[in-house]
Amino acid sequence: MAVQRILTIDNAADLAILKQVSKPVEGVDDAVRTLMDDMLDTMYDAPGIGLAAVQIGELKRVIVMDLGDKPGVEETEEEDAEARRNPRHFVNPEILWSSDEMFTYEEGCLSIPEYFDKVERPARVRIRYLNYQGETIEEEAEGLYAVCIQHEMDHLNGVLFIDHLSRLKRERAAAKCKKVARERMAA
Ligand code: GNR
Ligand code: NI
Repeated sequence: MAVQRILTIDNAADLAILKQVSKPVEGVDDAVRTLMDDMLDTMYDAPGIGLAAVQIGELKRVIVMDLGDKPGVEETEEEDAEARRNPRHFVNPEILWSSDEMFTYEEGCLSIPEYFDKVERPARVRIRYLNYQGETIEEEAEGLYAVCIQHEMDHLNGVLFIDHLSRLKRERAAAKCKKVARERMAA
């Protein structure tokens, strides 16, 4: 277990890092696997459904995700969230194709606490990445999987979901995040 601090946009130093473009890794070695283990610990602790390495301050093109959709485990096993865990690992991910059809989903981000808004993105994307074993995987994502992988890949390029919104909404989100940070400080 190595839960790390998640960078948030209310902090100017954190924001400067979150705006940077992450670098590809050379390959999937033990150091990258340890990073992914720490990222999953951090993500489950938050809790969230995805996390990019930059969110814990590592400017590497590495993502973890868990949509709680483990195959063969009934969705009715409501109490046993751990039984439905399905951790996914993405190293040096690329988008090979995006659908013209779009999909709108209410997004949130662990780096922008307590602000949620609708973002429109391609409904389906074809992606290529290296998994935990370092194998090259090519597959098509749709639904929440497509939303999440695009949200996370934006992070690798220094883009936040609020960057897809109007300036007014972006400023509202930043103000909300600062307010939440102040309240957490006081608590
Ligand atoms: O936990 C998260 N939930 C979420 C909901 C809708 C769309 C995207 C996400 S990802 C987010 C975690 C996060 O900030 N990942 O970068
Ligand atoms: Ni995010």
